[in-house]
Amino acid sequence: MHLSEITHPNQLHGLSITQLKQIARQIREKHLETVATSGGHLGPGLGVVELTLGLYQTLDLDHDKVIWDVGHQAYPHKLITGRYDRFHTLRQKGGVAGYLKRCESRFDHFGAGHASTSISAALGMALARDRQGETYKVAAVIGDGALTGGMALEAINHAGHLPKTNLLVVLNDNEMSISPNVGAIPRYLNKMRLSPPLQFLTDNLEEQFKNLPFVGDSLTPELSRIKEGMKRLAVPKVGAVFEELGFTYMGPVDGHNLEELIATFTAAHKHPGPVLVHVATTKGKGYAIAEADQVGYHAQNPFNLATGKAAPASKPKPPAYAKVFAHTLTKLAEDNPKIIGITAAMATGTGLDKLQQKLPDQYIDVGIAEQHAVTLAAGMACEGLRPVCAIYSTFLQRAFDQIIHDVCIQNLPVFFCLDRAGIVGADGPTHQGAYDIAYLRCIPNMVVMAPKDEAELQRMLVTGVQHSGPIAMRYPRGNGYGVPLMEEGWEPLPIGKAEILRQGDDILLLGYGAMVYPAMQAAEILGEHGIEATVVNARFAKPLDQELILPIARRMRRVVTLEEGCIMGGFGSAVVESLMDHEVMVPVTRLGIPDLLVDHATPEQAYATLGLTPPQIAERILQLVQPQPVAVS
Ligand SMILES: Cc1ncc(C[n+]2csc(CCOP(=O)(O)OP(=O)(O)O)c2C)c(N)n1
Repeated sequence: MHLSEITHPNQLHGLSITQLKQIARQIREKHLETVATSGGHLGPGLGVVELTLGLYQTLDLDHDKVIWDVGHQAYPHKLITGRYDRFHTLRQKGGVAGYLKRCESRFDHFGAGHASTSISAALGMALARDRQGETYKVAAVIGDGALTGGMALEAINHAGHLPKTNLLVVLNDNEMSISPNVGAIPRYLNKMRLSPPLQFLTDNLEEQFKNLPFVGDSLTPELSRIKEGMKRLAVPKVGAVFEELGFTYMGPVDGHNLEELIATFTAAHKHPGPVLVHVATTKGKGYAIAEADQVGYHAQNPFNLATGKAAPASKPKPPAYAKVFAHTLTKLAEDNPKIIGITAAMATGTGLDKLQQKLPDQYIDVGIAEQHAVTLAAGMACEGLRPVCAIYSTFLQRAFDQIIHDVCIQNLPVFFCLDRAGIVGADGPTHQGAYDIAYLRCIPNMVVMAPKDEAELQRMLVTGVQHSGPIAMRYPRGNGYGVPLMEEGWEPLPIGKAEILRQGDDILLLGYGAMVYPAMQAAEILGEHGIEATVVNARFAKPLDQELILPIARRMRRVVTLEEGCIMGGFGSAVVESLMDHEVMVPVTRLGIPDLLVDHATPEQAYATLGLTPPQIAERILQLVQPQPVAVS
């Protein structure tokens, strides 16, 4: 059977190990070929090919449910659940999503994109199942990185206390988060993988039996069982923590050995109560280049399969915002040992790996633990340090209460640097940085700012580390504009002060952050149509520069606000509130992300769908301000 013929995962039932190995090879080929062409996650999926096949062969997927954590490793799952034919559309507009969506397939039982949700969701389904007298199996597959997230631990705490609730947790332990996994739990898991003396023992055993005529090259199932037994004898405490917490622990299982996986999952399904199967896998398995550089090939832009190298850019690009952020922060931290950069498992994405290389004592990776990161920062700020929490806009959502309760109520100088604020593109709705302006500006004491370009980001960084209370800066994914940067001597910005970039008498365009340059371009187009716009770079959504904005707004025919964030409660809302509070009666149009989910697509496609390209902005404004011809009947 060829992978392309599998449209339902139950077709795996009855396939021999040899046939499953062929399917595994075909999954890897398709996975590699697709990601090399369209970009996407690579190492995570390659590492769970056998895990997926082994698990699915032991389940009835018409009834049983598998909940994948994050969903970035679920490409093999997608390939055997009816999406083979469309898989080449991965992460493209209208195509197969890079994460999981309930609306994409009946086999995607829970949507995901953020980490550490799978055990909670699976337990919820298991409890619903029992209450409704049903008997299907529920399994959560979670990585060792996602297991460092508080929610996963909260769910283990709950599930371990429910001995009558059947639930399988499959721990996919590849010893990696995006970067090498950090913390005490990963260290414990690591200890449980084969210890060196035992490895020697079992290797030796294999070696000695190899020469026997009936054994051949690979370990027979009988020998596998003997090896497993010896392992248990030699390491009697394996899994003790999980056992103490109420789980039946099985493993560690070789995550690339289908026989072992199938035997273990079959045994696990027979066990009542919560069971944890610990599977040891290799991230990037089967593609040597990804195995050798597991951080680099966690996810990739399109690349050449033979060399592993990304296609060279046609022309040099301006530096990415994240790069300018990391470079500037490192410079500031060199001069100020109180500055501490904190990441929640996103060292490379945020650029903080640069700080780690230069100043390891001023860098902390807390794992996938955004809530902890924020309260940790609050504690540090209490003691006089200047913590800088570099967390993507979408992931900081996790720490909303910590921002209010631990930082803002106590008015502590924690600096939030929100990367990937605005449209993120191919990662889709779970990752859009759409909500941060709204969720931050409503909190007392918080200052909310956004730079118009990478040079202003440098100045805002200085502003943030010098500010005496909570302060947040949002900036977009991708590259800056190539404006000149400074190597030192940045001046902080006065808090709450905007700047006028262009003067005109007809309308006021108030741009925030990444929408300032598009506002300028739209103003030029409007000028060609006889509409003269004043353009203001607001810089601060809070405090808003009312002193500058209100008098100009009073003189204008219309005010237009532009932001790359949700319109509800966002920057435009702040402007409307302020105008109303001061009885400035001027029509206002708010442009941004309306009350809908922005699907995966390129950023350019997303802007076009939202009507946020400069020509579209100009067109929308022209429709509003130019008198419409009266229809003659
Ligand atoms: C709440 C949250 N924070 C950060 C991320 C970014 N992220 C995506 S995958 C990943 C690593 C997950 O590691 P693990 O669960 O071990 O899976 P692996 O990639 O190693 O297969 C991280 C940090 C996320 N998806 N969700």
